Amino acid sequence: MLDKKSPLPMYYQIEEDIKGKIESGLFGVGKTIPSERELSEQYGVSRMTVRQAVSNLVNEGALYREKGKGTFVSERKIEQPLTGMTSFTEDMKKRGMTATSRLIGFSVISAPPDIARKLHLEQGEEVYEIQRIRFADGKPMAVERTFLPIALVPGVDESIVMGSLYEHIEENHDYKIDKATQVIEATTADQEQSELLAIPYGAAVLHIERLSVLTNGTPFEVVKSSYRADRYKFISEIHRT
Ligand code: 16G
Repeated sequence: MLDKKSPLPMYYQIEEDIKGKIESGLFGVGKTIPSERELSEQYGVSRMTVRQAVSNLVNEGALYREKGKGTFVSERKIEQPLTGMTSFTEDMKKRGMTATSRLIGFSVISAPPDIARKLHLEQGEEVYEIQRIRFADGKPMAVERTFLPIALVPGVDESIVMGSLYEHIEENHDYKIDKATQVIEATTADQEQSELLAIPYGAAVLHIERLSVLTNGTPFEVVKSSYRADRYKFISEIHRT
């Protein structure tokens, strides 16, 4: 099964083989994979080599370990295209999943300097600061902190942000959402994020900052969010022109 003459290291070939078995469904989501001992016998390599392959797959998020129980196959990551500008609610609907939110913060604050600058506000102008955990089929995917100018979108309340904010903005105001710039950075979960997202402290997290603009050119939201890196990957198509 493995090519001992190949320049590709053994652990790498094992990783690819395990990935193939996950893809084909031979190793099912949420099920254990064979033990290190079994794998080392199957592949005819040392347990150390198997351990390296499995650890790499755990670090990538394809597998996860549970103490005393074994190594399990993770759910497939959500593939989020970085092309269209969609809302969380729309993204989930497209996948046949249900989006829900838990509101963990809702307040009116005077815009902090970086937010005021990005939203073209005067110093002291008020914004809503909305903190939501976003769930897909009941599982936490991201924590979002949204800043929205009150003067632009007055009358936002807690029941509105339990649903889709974009739907509210486009349906209850004479606005059309146009575009956004997004910056994605790798971080690790702090204590709060680990509790909110139900992931271990220090687990990989994708921090995204989005600055969104209406078709009339007005910036209307800054969103700072933390996405679970074990559940999300972002895909972009690039052109060489
Ligand atoms: C997405 C956006 C967020 C936006 C939200 C609106 C990112 C990476 N994504 O989660 O900026 O505020 O959708 O969703 O920031 P909603 O219409 O379901 O409330």
